[in-house]
Amino acid sequence: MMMKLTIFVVLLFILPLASVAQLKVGFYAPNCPRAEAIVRQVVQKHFNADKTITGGLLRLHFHDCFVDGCDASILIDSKKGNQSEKDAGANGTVRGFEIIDEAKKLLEKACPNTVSCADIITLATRDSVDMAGGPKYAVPTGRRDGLVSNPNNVNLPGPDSTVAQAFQIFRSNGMSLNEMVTLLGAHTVGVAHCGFFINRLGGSDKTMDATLSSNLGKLCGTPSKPKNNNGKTFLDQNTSLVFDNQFYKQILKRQGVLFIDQQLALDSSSRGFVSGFAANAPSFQQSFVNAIIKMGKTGVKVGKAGEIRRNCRAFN
Ligand code: HEM
Ligand SMILES: *[C@@H]1O[C@H](CO)[C@@H](O)[C@H](O)[C@H]1NC(C)=O
Ligand SMILES: *[C@@H]1O[C@H](CO)[C@@H](O)[C@H](O)[C@H]1NC(C)=O
Ligand SMILES: CC(=O)N[C@H]1CO[C@H](CO)[C@@H](O)[C@@H]1O
Repeated sequence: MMMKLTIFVVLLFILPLASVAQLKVGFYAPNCPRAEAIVRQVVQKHFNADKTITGGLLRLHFHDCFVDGCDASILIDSKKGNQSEKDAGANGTVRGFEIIDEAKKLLEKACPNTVSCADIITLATRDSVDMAGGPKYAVPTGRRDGLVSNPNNVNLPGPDSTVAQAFQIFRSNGMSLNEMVTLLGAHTVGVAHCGFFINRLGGSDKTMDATLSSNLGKLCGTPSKPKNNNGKTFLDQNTSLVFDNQFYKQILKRQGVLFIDQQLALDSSSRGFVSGFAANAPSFQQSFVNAIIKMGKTGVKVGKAGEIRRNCRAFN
């Protein structure tokens, strides 16, 4: 009897807490009703000046979520004698930090200590996808900011991964192969620097279309004779700034810039997903919405975990 009562009382207290401590669409509506509008306004301003920010934000969101969960750990600046996640090799060219800073500044004015940096990344990414012609979607919020940022925790696939190698990392983050192929569709916008694909040039990788290889060779040189370390090119060589399914059509034509991108179209495990998305734009968009919302739930901190950072670049 006593036992049952105790269990009942414990449940009475735990159940409501458990249901509160979850992501939900419109999490800030009660305490900061303009939160999503403020983020959108900042993103719109930057997008109007530079349409490539969609690529920057998508990659920022991905790298944040796959390292210690979507908790803004990627935004922390290194300190003397203590490097942060940002300075890990894979993070070299991640960008978009100043957009998050600007939104945070306005949000701290409108509603101090309320909106997490992790949610700002998520919302800004969502808005920039829409602005680039991609799908519109409602995204759940309520993430809290993490208290750890450690380059040793970075375990992201490299550009020369095979599909199986990349999938190992996606699977360990709870994603299916279909979802991995879908999320790599984000490569429909954004750029890659020569260093990430130069090893494929000069005829070294026969899976790359010869004309593309020759054009990229003019930009980057060849493995034995590199030039222009800062050179960069669009990952989708056709509709480079539009969030569409053109990436899949391009890799079916051997126009993939990164080795992993091209492999998606060649590997028998992923080829079917690629042709499906290439042939059916709405199915890619729907799949992308589901997959990016799911990616945004990776290892999130909610409720009283973590903190709401005042400055996205430093722990409170
Ligand atoms: C196997 C998985 C992946 C690999 C190996 C990979 C690798 C890369 C590499 C090497 C670059 C070039 C970066 C540069 O030169 O600045 C890049 C860019 C990019 N990646 Fe990925 N990526 C992967 C998955 C993803 C996912 C899941 C997303 C988002 C959902 C994503 C979004 C982007 C975007 C948007 C860019 C362009 C960045 C910019 O314009 O600054 N990638 N990726
Ligand atoms: C610094 O070190 C601590 C303790 O090891 C760690 O938790 C933290 O995330 C590190 N990074 C930064 C940038 O402070
Ligand atoms: C580029 O994209 C347009 C619009 O989707 C398409 O009509 C065209 O065939 C594509 N061109 C190449 C070379 O892939
Ligand atoms: C821009 C940036 O922070 N690049 C760093 C990426 O990681 C390598 C290896 O840790 C550093 O040497 C770079 O400075």
